[in-house]
Amino acid sequence: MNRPDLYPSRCGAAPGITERLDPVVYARDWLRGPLNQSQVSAYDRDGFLLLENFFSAAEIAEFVLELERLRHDPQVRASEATITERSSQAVRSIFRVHEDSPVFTTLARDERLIDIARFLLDDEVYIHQSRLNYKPGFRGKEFYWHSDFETWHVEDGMPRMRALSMSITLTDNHSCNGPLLLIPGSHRHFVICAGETPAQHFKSSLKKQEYGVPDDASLTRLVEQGGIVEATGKAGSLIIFDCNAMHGSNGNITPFPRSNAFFVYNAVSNRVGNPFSGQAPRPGYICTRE
Ligand code: 6CS
Ligand code: FE
Repeated sequence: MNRPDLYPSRCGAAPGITERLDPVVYARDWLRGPLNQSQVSAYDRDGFLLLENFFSAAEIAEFVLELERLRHDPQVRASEATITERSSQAVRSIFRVHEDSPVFTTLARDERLIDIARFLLDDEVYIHQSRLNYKPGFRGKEFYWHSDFETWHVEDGMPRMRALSMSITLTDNHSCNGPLLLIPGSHRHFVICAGETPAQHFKSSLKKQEYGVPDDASLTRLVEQGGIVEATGKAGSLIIFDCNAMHGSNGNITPFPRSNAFFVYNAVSNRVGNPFSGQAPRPGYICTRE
C-alpha cells in the first residue's frame, strides 16, 4: 500500500518552501513532563533547545575515553559505519554506536534522554540513527545546511515529522571550532529540494552532502525570518533539535576538536517504510529498520 507522500522533495518540483503539516510538541500536557514550561515553549518556537551542564564531568570523561578508543580501533576504522573526511584519513563520523559501543548503547537508553523524547513525541521511541561526529581539529570539514527530515523522508521513508535529535557535546563547542548552527523557526517550514537522489547517495552524502540541500533563496528567506544561532556550550551540554530544523556547521581549523554524539529518537508510530525516493533502503548502520 503506497502511503501518501506529504513532503515531496527531489522529485522534479521547483525548489521552494511549503508549510509543516505536523505538530512540533506532541505532548498534550506541557506541565507534566521533564522540561519546564519555558523550555517546552522555546523548543516549540525555535525547533531546538540547549541545556548546559546536563552531564557530569565524570560522565563526559567516560564518553571521551570511548570516543578516543573507537577512533583508534583498527576494526572500527575498517567498518563501513565509519566515515573518514574527504581530504584526509581523519575520522569524520562513526554510525550505529548505540549498538556497537557499550558506553554509547547505555547512553542512548539513558532515562533522562528517553523521558524527554517520549514527552516531546508523545509516544514510545526507538533509535532511528546514532553517530559520533568527530569534527577533528585542523581537518574537520563542514556539514552543509540541511533538514535531517528531508533526507530521512526521501531516503529512509520516514512518513511524518515525529522524530528529534539529541546532540551531546563531548568536547567544548566554541564559536570558533564549528558548532552546530540552527535557524530558529525553520522547523515550521519544509524546504523542497531540487534535483534527484543519486543511487547509493549515502556513499557521498555522509562526507559532503550535495543533494537534499536547500536552494540559496529558500535558505536566505529562512535566515531573514529567524536568524542563525550557534549552539555553543561546554562539554556535557545537551542540544535537542527537531528532525526538520534547518542546521549545518562550519569546518574546524582550530586545534580544538568539536566532537558530539547524536542520537535520533523516532516515534514508534512513525516507523520508516519504503523510501519515498523509490530507491533501495539505506543500510542498517544509517537507518534502523528491524
Ligand atoms: O543522511 C543522514 O542521515 C545524515 N546526514 C546528515 C548531514 N545529518 C543527518 C544524518 O547524520
Ligand atoms: Fe544533520
